Amino acid sequence: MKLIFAIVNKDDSQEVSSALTEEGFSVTKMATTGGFLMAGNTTLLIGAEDHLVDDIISIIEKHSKKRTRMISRAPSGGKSGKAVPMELTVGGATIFVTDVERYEKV
Ligand code: 2BA
Repeated sequence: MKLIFAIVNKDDSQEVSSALTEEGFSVTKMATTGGFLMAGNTTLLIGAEDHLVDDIISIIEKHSKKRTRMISRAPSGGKSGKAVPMELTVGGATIFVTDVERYEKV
């Protein structure tokens, strides 16, 4: 069994989790914050059998959009110097797949 952590844009999270539950997967949604942009995103936890992982990733990929964000950053991230605008591509989704040692519902 695997546990999938999928970090998605909070604007996509409803669509992604609905698509997963419609296909019969169990999903837990957590409100999270990206460490770089300090903006809200959503982390989905999905426990599933190994052979279903690729299907789950395809569903997440289908419903997660890439976005561009403009940020202002000082050159080389330092404190001195004038901040320059920088374009970032965020998402679609960042996905981690981990092994589950034990799974129980009691
Ligand atoms: P954030 O940490 O807020 O990052 C937002 C976007 O900023 C990233 O998009 C990436 O384009 C850029 N970015 C992040 N760290 C950077 C850095 N040190 N220098 C330059 N640019 C940087 P994504 O890669 O699509 O990530 C979206 C969100 O997924 C992240 O939000 C974070 O919450 C999570 N994430 C991504 N990679 C991760 C990782 N290896 N471990 C844990 N969480 C991760």
